[in-house]
Amino acid sequence: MEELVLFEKIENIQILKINRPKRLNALNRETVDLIDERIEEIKKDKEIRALIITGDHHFAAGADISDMIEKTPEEAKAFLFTNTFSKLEHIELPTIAAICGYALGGGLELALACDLRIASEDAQLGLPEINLGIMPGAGGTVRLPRLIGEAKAKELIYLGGRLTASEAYQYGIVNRVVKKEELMAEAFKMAKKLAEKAPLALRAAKEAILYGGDRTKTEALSRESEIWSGLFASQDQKEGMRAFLEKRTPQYQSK
Ligand code: DAK
Repeated sequence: MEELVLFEKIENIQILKINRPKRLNALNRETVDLIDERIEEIKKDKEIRALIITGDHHFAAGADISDMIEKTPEEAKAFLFTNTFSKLEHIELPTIAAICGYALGGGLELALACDLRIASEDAQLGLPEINLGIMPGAGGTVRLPRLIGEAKAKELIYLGGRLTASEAYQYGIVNRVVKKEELMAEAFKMAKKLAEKAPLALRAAKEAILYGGDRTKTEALSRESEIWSGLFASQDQKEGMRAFLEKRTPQYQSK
């Protein structure tokens, strides 16, 4: 049987590819469990500097509907994606969703748990759960309104329609739109750029943004100062500033 999640490391970039083509990469329990296991592996691998999540032809057409149909409320609760998606959101390195084809329902929710999103021109994004008599339940009602504002998020969630890649760009869901054949190259190029930055500084910025998203402005500003000043204990801060003054490219050590 084909592996549901393909895992490939190119230099210091990890690529995680959902691989259930006959179901348009719909996420069943096994696939999400495998994504979870892979995230745990990435957390242990100190070489990795960025993660790209993608799928061939389609990102993911949502959670697997045939898996869900007969579930009781208790079973539906156990069919949980939230823990894995939150783990992904908090992983201490930058993450990119490279989206082609459908990114629907739980598929879009997976992409929303990434830091950045690149879409190819053929991508279609949406939260169609309302058309199935349910609502988004793996971060869609939480991450999307925070990302694009309530009005646009409510429109997508209540009407269950789909956005083209360029509409998703205008909404602020995706960072950029590229030609289909250039998707992986663009995602990789962005990942490489991220990999050249000081890892501790990137991690700190991510922590500050995540913390701030859950707190008041005053708490967020105070935490930002703490995290910021903490970076002055790192060799990379000295190296970054020294390299600037010496007019050379910094060599970061992640220390
Ligand atoms: N689940 C299962 N199978 C799916 C699927 C899905 N989400 N999407 C596509 N497929 C299957 C189709 O049934 C079809 O299978 P066969 O008939 O060949 O056996 C095959 O993939 C090809 O699909 P189509 O023939 O439909 O292809 P089309 O190009 O005509 O249409 C489509 C593509 C993406 C527009 C259409 O397939 C579609 O509307 N799919 C469903 C999209 C959707 O409604 N997604 C949202 C699912 S609900 C949770 C929280 C959240 C969630 C779960 C749990 N917890 C808190 C516990 C998330 C929920 C969702 O994502």
